[in-house]
Amino acid sequence: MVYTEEDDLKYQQALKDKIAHLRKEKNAVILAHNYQRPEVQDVADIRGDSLALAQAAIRTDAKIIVLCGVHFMAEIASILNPAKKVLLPVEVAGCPASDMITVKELRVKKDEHPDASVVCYVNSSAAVKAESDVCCTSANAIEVVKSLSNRKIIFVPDKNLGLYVKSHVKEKEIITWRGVCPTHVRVSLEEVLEAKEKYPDAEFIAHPECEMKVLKKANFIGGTGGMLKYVKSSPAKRFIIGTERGLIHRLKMENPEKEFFSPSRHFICADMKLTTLGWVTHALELEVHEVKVPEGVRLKAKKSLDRMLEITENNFAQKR
Ligand code: CIZ
Repeated sequence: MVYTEEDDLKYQQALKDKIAHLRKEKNAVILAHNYQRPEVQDVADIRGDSLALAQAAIRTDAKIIVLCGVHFMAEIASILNPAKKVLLPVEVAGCPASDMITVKELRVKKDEHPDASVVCYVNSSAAVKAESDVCCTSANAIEVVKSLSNRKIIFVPDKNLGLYVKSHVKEKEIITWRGVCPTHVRVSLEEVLEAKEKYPDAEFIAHPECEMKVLKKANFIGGTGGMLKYVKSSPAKRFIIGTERGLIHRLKMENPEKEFFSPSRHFICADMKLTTLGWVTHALELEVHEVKVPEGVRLKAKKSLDRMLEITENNFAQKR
């Protein structure tokens, strides 16, 4: 027997139907990060960056949250919604950058700089969030750092995002950590220059987790939420996308008249791609792979998330 592409599509459709049925029966909501596989984004109720998913997790009245993303994202949903069942379809989907700092290491750093505030990027464990003063995402890192009264800031774990913030907030002393996103740092300047040469009319937009030499070539720098907004408002017709390739699916859906290119075959996060429709169905059907954060850690981590959400919302209200 031969298995054809048509069989594949039929199988995918059967899974999509099953997910739709289970979602209704169990009163579940499916949240998917912008880096997820296209077919997983397509079954989601809400797609977005960590900030958008965190905000959606607060608003939802569903009983079950299926978080299609990586472990720290499911932790955030559970921290903000302890009464809900938060399921991570693939138990081992993690974030290497978030594993690049431990609580013990952070405490040593804090002891070295007792006069510093600690800002942690969302790509961090709940335990590191609990040890920090405030959290940030790539969408709000600059405004969060600027809002703090302390002059000295320890910024963990992503070094490149920390350096990017440092280049925008001259009035602060920012101490960065050594963590990096392996996907974003694999992309070389040469690859970007090659893509720019191939598509000279295209704008290059880049994520601040990329190295500074890559960022210097960008027409726009921002998180995935910012990139989506930028592409919509830009008159350009073609874009080179300096982030994980999953975003291109959403960009195409929202801007069918525009063209998108990835500068590198390395722009794939293996952990983000672990989630498939099969694993979403499995998690929802059996209600497995629940992510829970111990209450003591949860309450402290929630403080640093709440502080970030307050800063972002206050600034948003002021701009309106
Ligand atoms: O903030 C996030 O969700 C991350 C990790 C990347 C992005 O810009 O969406």
